[in-house]
Amino acid sequence: PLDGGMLFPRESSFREVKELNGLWDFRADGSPNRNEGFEKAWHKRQLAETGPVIEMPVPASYNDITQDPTLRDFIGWVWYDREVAVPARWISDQGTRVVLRVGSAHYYSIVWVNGEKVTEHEGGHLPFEAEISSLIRREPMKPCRITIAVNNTLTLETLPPGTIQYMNDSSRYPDGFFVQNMDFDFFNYAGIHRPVLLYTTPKVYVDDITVETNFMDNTGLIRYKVSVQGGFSNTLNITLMDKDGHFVASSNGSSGVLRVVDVKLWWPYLMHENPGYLYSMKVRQHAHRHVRDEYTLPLGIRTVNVTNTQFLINNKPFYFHGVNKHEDADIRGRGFDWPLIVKDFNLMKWLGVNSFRTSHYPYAEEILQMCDRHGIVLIDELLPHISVFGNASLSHHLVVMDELVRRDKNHPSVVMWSVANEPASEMPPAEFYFKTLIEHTKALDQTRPVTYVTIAEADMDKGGPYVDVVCVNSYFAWYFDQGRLDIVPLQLSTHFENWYRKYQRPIIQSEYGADAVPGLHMDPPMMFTEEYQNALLQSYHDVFDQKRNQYFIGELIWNFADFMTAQGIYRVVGNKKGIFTRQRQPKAAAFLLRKRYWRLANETG
Ligand code: BDP
Repeated sequence: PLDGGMLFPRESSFREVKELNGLWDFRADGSPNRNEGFEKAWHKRQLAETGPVIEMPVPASYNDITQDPTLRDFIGWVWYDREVAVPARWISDQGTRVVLRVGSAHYYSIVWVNGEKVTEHEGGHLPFEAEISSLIRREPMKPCRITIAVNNTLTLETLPPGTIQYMNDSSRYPDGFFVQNMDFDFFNYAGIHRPVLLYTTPKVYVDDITVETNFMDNTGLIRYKVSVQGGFSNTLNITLMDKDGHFVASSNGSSGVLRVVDVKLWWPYLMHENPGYLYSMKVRQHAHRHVRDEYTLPLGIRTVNVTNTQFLINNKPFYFHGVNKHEDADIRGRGFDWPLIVKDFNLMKWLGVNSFRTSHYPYAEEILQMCDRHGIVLIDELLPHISVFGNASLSHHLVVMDELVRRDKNHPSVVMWSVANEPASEMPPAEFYFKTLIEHTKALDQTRPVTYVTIAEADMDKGGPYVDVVCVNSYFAWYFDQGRLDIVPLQLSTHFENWYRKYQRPIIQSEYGADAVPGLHMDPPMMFTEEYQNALLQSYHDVFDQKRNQYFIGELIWNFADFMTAQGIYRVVGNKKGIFTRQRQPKAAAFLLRKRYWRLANETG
């Protein structure tokens, strides 16, 4: 179990937030053993005093910011450093807790404040933080210096795993030459990818909130739990407000149930004229009749259930018509970027998307909050390809799952957890591994179904018995039977029938697609043209439509947009299976899907 909560930092009358985004001093440790920074203790002095630094934007991947191919492909430690002026009142008021929070940094991070280590964190897509109140009070007149070292090396123990291969043949490779091998199909972007913040809370503070929602007839039920840290709290006061700020219900104490008369349920986009309805739950911590802390959590009231053949949201069958995404774009790589996020939501709404999968890692919380507000349903995914099923991987995987559920548990948009994408689930140890992982996840959260996304055949897949919904990827007429669109109907139906016969679970096509280089045309269609991408999608859709009234509950195209990958002969400057280009311009397939999704919205919504 993790200690403490991970509430999204929000301002209130009792909490302040200071963003540390912008330019940081940056330096990649290019020494042969990548260890110069530690040997010379770069964190003890300003980075700029230790050698040449460059300006690096935060948040952003560092890879595509310069013209230097060594930095693009760099493996090892990079160092970020900057000074921050801390408001005097934060320092003088002993009743203020100051927390440093990193939204995410890929992959392993160590954080120092004024040369002292305050935390380290493993894993590239989840937030971490450290309280730094006493440290900044030690030298109140000096600006506070924050140093973050980030290492993107992937090994057999990291999640996702990778290997470092040293090339020892000195007739072919220079001394110390190595390459990073990875099993997943996206560029291993690195750096500080999400906002870095300082935020304050009172000394005794609301540390975590958990809500579970339900409804009976017209009454909504919110079961809540609040934990307070930092000292004794005499009173917790909970107030629920509707979207317009009107009082709905209230309660006292660290756990209880709020009853909502004439409840307005949280509905998915296109399923209801008022999707994404959110209440706000204001939690106030009192002491001696004074409010001491206040945190407001947006929440939606909805239920999720799975039957043998259906996925139910608020007891109504839900059909996923959506996309798989990546956090990926030109220049910023995987870095958080509001214009890009809002553009993507506008494109998704234009397409008639009601759902997406956070392939293949947890996305920024701001994206989940947008899904909550717009009624876009999410399958919240943890990890890409794993093929190492040892104890070290499993115990780390359980911890990352804890972190994911802790961060995302209160989002109404999250309707299912996906613990992995395309693991080597045909290997015998996968059975115990996924049984353990899925049971663990269900123990953390009893309200959501759990799955992982598989590429294996039904009779080979060892984790099949444990998932609530079968999520299958397939690339018929692409990686196999290349160019033979005529085999799709037969192979796809057989695939579905095999899975359904074996497990009697609803099925989602969680990936399918074809690369299309924008502007390449050929009729009759050939691979890599826009016509082929369209024809392949169409042949999948015909099968989906046949199975839709049986057990087939959703289709997520691979991929929303073209995205960067490692270099290789299968990739023409990245993966081109997007229905939009990487610059978010439509290929022909975007229009095909738009027509289909709006039709599906009418037929299934
Ligand atoms: C699937 C993977 C995805 C890849 C896709 C592809 O889940 O990450 O990008 O194939 O090859 O197997 O395009």
